[in-house]
Amino acid sequence: MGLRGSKQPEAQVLLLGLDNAGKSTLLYKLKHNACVSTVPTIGFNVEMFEAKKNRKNIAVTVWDVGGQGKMREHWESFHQDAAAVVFVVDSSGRERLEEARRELEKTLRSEQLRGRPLVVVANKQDVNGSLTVTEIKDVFNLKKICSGRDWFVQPCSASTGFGVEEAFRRVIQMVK
Ligand SMILES: Nc1nc2c(ncn2[C@@H]2O[C@H](COP(=O)(O)OP(=O)(O)OP(=O)(O)O)[C@@H](O)[C@H]2O)c(=O)[nH]1
Ligand SMILES: [Mg+2]
Repeated sequence: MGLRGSKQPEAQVLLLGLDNAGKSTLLYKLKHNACVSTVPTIGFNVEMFEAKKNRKNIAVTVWDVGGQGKMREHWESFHQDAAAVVFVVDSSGRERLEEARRELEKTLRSEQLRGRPLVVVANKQDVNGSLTVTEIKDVFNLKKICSGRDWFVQPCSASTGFGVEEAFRRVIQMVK
């Protein structure tokens, strides 16, 4: 509890996406502004951030859950408290887009995530020939699958830092 009994606003953000999408790289770039070399996440990573929303401080907890097949069974147990979802996509290849689209669609069907805002991070924009934001919007049919929630696609490179803070700012703006 803060001064005068007012509790500081807080928000939980859920970072999801296929294995190798760049979630952990993104998390640590945001936290430490460093390009940390990662290993596939077994379980989850969690980091806390202080941010400003409407000129007030907000405590943001970001949960980065492993994206390998076996780990995806556990995504649902993180749904309940999530104020927003960030879905990270590897834009550098088309081979796994359909798999990513299926997982996103499944996630958005969750009753516990109903109406929660979504930021799709089009990661690995530093790779030549990577898919554009428009292509990702189209392939994922985002207009359709995101009806009833706020959504946004942020181009990003977790390696270089391009778009990383912008993605975070978007999420903070969008949480209720
Ligand atoms: N070129 C490029 N490589 C990236 C970028 N972001 C992440 N990578 C690389 O992609 C690989 C996977 O990154 P991770 O952050 O471990 O991926 P993850 O989504 O956390 O994967 P899981 O933990 O298995 O779910 C690593 O080799 C990263 O260095 C990026 O923006 N550009
Ligand atoms: Mg990871």
